[in-house]
Amino acid sequence: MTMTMDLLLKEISQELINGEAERVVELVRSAVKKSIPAKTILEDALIAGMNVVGERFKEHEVFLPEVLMSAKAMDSAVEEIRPLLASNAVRSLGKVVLGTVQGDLHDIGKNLVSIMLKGAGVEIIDLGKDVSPEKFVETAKIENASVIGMSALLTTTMPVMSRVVGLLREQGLSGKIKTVVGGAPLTREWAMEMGADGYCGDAIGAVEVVKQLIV
Ligand code: B1M
Repeated sequence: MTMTMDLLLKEISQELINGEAERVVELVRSAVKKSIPAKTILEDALIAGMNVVGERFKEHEVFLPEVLMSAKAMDSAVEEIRPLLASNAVRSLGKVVLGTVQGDLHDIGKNLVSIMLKGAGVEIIDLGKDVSPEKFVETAKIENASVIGMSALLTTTMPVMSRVVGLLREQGLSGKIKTVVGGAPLTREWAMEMGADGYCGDAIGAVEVVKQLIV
């Protein structure tokens, strides 16, 4: 990575922290033109910037309106590189019902997981955010999906994931419909203890985990 590219990535991060959506998109376009890989832009500029926002929010240095501005900038930037992140896989590998769990409105990470899985040829039924356990299970049954993918960003909403695992067990569907969970507050240990079939810490890793569960 040359010095100029590094500076450009830092500038993208900074403008994302400032919540300057238009400027972020402009800079992302210029990074793409300079052939910086989309994955590098995503991880080293956009996610890195969002992490700073998270830290500042925790320390009460910024408040919700600022976080929302940064989230909007993140959304626009991801939209810009979406086609580059999702290479055009042809054959469908299988179907995944995806969503952010009930009570949780954080969907940026979930949307990235969706992009990566679609890029790998997985068919995605995206239920959005604030999805109830019943909705996850019913949709997976109706759609004949082999995997339910759930995202949670709040410690208070993580238990909803266990309720989905419990519902599948009650209905005799454990093992037939697999579960994959992810999101910043989760750990692999917690996910395995509560009975999920798969856990992954990032969107790119989700592809491998889902592929293994689908076969
Ligand atoms: Co809120 N929020 N937020 N927030 N927010 C966090 C999560 C928080 C950690 C901030 C903090 O205090 N430092 C904190 C949670 C504390 C906790 O419970 N541990 C928090 C809080 C407290 C809240 C509110 C309660 C604030 C309030 O109202 N007082 C409120 C809750 C609303 C609700 O959900 N009911 C709230 C609201 C919001 C906004 C709406 C303003 C906005 C969300 C906008 C949106 O998503 N459309 C927001 C944001 C943006 C954040 C931070 C700053 C950034 C989250 C993010 O998008 N990160 C966040 C701090 C942080 O995480 N650093 C914070 C970037 C994204 C790419 O990463 O989502 O982790 P992430 O996804 C990653 C991996 O986790 C993984 O892959 C992704 C990419 O690699 N992954 C999966 C995620 N899901 C996966 C699923 C998989 C596999 C991998 O398989 C299925």
